[in-house]
Amino acid sequence: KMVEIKKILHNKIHYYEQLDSTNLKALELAKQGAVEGTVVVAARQTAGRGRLRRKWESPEGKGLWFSMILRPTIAAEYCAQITLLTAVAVVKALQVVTDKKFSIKWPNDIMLDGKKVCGILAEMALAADGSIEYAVVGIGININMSSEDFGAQLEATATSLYLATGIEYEHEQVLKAFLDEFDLLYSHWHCCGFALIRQDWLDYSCTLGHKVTVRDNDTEIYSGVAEDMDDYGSLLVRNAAGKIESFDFGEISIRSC
Ligand code: BTX
Repeated sequence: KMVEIKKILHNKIHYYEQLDSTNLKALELAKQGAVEGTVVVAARQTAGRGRLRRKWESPEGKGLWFSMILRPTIAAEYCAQITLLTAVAVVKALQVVTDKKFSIKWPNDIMLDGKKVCGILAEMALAADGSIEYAVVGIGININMSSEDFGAQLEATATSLYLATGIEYEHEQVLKAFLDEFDLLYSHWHCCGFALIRQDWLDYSCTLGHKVTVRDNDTEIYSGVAEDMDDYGSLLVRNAAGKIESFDFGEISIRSC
């Protein structure tokens, strides 16, 4: 099947010097009817958001902090695929730009040398009939963050393109590479479904095949080996007794990623 690649993301990029959060701005614009493909970029965020009300450090000029407005025509139960396909696009783009190998830690972290280099936060608004009215996908890529920018605590778990390569990459170059990859995958997803994207995700995953512990808040609730990920983005984990459980919530920590 021929895939018609729609360049939806390149023409509507809004740049801001400072925002509380690009996701919040994009959600506001989406609510006001902004078209699919609108991109919001901020040089710095004063209240960058992670999942579960966590904070995302976003100092000025040190990373690419941006959000995209999407209006996907898929059933809401498949909304996790948006995060998964974004993660695949980030890996492909960063590998083109840097020549390094990146991996995906389920569900939404992009890892480089075993540390988090990028986080993805997707937020959806549902229409009255249960379909997705719009989705905002926020992406934070640490480009020039130094050890001091991270601080002692984050340094142990976070890295940047600069720390891993010694090269200061242009934000524009990384953004363009991402938008190209995303357009390709998003068009493919709409025409042909999730199967190939899922395969890419599995290839990049550093979660599958590894021992994982699943935590709800800070309490360990299950442990086993991550065996597969299904079309809803849930992780299937087999415990020592051979029982397989599926997880789509909470926090998962991985021993060897
Ligand atoms: P997360 O909840 O998986 O990760 C947040 C956690 O990651 C924090 O609690 C902290 O431990 C760690 N962390 C904070 N800042 C950084 C950083 N710069 N690099 C590495 N680790 C960090 C991941 O949430 C989703 C993050 C999405 C961020 C983008 S930026 C553009 C958009 N706007 C917005 O407000 N959020 C998204």
